[in-house]
Amino acid sequence: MRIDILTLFPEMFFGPFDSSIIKRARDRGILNINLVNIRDFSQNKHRTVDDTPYGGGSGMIIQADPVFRAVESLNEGDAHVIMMCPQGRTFNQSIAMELSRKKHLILICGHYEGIDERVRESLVSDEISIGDYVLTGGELPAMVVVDAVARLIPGVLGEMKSAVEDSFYEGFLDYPSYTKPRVYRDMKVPEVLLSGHHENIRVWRRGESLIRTLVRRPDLLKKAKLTCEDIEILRDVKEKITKILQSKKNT
Ligand code: 4GX
Repeated sequence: MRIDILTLFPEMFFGPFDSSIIKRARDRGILNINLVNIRDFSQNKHRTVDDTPYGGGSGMIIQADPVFRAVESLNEGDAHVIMMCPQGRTFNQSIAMELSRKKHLILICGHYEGIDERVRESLVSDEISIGDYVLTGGELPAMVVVDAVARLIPGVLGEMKSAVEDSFYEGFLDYPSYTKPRVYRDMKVPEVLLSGHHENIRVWRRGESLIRTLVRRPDLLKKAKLTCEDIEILRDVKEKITKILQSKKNT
């Protein structure tokens, strides 16, 4: 996949995109990330790309021309052009999956008070927000989107746990994980995980995953597809809770 990122601050991306899994994917040629400075498309001698808003008000607005010319120089016709902004659709795992199937993404990161509206009107095909809070620029949102999308591209996670095993793939929260030692500051690893009984371990993990989702994110559980086994596990939990409640009533 090719991803072009338009920004006034390309250096902000150097840490996250030159480390860990994203770095490896880039080195292996699975992911071609191209950081493009909007300022390189300014046509004046001071290399400015912003100006004051028509109608007055505070802050500076990024002009349409450098953004149009940057996108036109990069788009071979089939790019999916996304602007990072609070007005966009809220990013989630299903949008990440949708984007992971594209060949070419162009992400536009605004800074300052925003970008001339004509960019949104006729250059952008998609607007994405990473949540309801205000940031100083679209760079952090672009990093979040690239990270979530990249790990879904076949070969990026490699030997690691596949994306299909992800909690959010099925719409559940993860089960708890432990590693050595067996006892740490009097806190024990659940016995079933030490048993070597793979079937019991699988059922225990599924149960923990379901219960966590039920308690912390009931909204996810409503949407998720439950297997017969899931329903059985949840019935067991309900029975246990009912018993505890009854014993409390009687005392
Ligand atoms: N999820 N911001 C973008 C400037 C801006 C405004 C309008 C284009 C159009 C944000 C978020 C976010 C702040 C990034 C305003 N650019 N982006 N910036 N939350 O808060 O994506």
